[in-house]
Amino acid sequence: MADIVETAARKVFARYDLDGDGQVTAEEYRQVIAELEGTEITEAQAQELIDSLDTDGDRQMSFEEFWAAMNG
Ligand SMILES: [Ca+2]
Ligand SMILES: [Ca+2]
Repeated sequence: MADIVETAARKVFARYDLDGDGQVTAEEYRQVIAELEGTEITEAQAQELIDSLDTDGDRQMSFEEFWAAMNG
């Protein structure tokens, strides 16, 4: 069951990871939000959100960080 949830989460993550390198940058996040939600945010706002989920300090969001955020 957990595997199904994780597979779904990986699909969501992949939508944000535009270049498929396994990390979501602020720029990728900003582009996806604009495309999916039609909401324009600044790169600074996108970076702020990424930073709030970033636990290893590389200023990008890995799947592990995304997954941890999803799991509260
Ligand atoms: Ca990427
Ligand atoms: Ca990170």
